[in-house]
Amino acid sequence: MKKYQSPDPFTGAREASGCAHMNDQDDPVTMILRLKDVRKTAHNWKTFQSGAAPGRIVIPSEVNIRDTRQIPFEVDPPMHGSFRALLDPWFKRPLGDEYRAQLGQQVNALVDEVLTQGVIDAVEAFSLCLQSRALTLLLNTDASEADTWIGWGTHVFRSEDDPLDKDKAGLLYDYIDEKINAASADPEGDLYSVLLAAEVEGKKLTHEEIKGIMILTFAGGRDTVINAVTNTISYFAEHPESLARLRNEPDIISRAIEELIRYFAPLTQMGRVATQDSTVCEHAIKADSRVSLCWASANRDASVFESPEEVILDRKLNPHVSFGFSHHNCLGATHARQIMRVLIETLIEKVGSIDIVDFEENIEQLGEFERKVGFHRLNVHFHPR
Ligand code: HEM
Ligand code: EMZ
Repeated sequence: MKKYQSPDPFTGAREASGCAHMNDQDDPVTMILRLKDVRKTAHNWKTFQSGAAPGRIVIPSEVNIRDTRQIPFEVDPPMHGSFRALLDPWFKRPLGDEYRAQLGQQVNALVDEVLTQGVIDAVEAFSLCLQSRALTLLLNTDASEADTWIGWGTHVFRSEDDPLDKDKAGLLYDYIDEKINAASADPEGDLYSVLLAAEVEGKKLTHEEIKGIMILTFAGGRDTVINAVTNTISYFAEHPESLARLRNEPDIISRAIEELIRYFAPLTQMGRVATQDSTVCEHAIKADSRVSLCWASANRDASVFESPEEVILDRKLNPHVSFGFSHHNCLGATHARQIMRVLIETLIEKVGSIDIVDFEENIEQLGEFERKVGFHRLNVHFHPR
């Protein structure tokens, strides 16, 4: 097996019954595995809500380590739509020329650096730096903030020895409180200041609501982007001909981005809480129990995707759900896609080949399933063209 590969652990269960069960801190989850059922359930917010106790729709559940509601992620319609109306324009800024040019400069500088460095860990020395620096553009904050964020490691609620690390989350919370207070005293052009000045449904946002939006912006866009970037590097390391192909056929870059994101599905699943007794693909779901929308499984559904286990760079029909589905679709997707585009364009221009020297996979344990979501460490050597 190639090192970039992320085999689908769900094929058997998806084809046999469409659902699977896993326990998580005595709050079990029925995992929904087929694309059609995932979409239907994601759409049905009245029966499968996001607005349960803060942290409960996340797997592993974060109910014991946080009380702040993440917005708009843990809010249902119609309030959800009011928050999205405020946030959508800001999160579309990555489409602007200036934003793209700045992202281009960041990625160019990083690639130039690793090209002179010999063997480096792509997770720490590349993806984490790239994610942190790019986030300064999304928040429109000072570039030097990235250095602080790099110090937090790849996930803000998880650490190496603790999958639910309350103390670590506390660092982020204190940092955000401080930033909201600073913006309140001296507003600038950053996201904190924009949120402080904004109104939703005719009311100013509270400190707690702004905090909920900022926590989500830091947490949702962190390990997901890091895994997308690191996995992409591992793929090109083992497929130098794909780099050459994209150089010759730049028109397929958009399709390649979607295909890499489909295949790697950086967020495996997200939960919902049933508001009433219900059924999903003939499985009974009790009121107040949890289901999960398993994006990673849905993306390998052979009834929808031809040769789902293969990365087909110019895949034409690609209705993947890596960025979710329906109203909660990923708010950071424009930023994430722009990162992928600039990354690929820069690799094409500057990099001839990448050697993988050594690696440690990041494997999620999900009940009876094990899924590789990325790498804890990927030691690589970049060679110039
Ligand atoms: C929502 C995946 C990057 C912020 C989601 C959802 C998925 C997802 C699957 C849907 C969750 C649900 O339905 O409950 C990803 C992937 C990313 C990525 C695969 C990278 C490749 C980002 C970035 C940000 C971000 C960079 C921001 C910095 C959000 C937010 C939501 C969200 C705010 C909630 C949207 C809502 O509830 O309306 N993401 N995400 N994500 N994501 Fe992302
Ligand atoms: C939550 C989640 C958001 C959660 C869209 O996903 O990402 C997870 O990584 C975090 O742990 O708190 O922000």
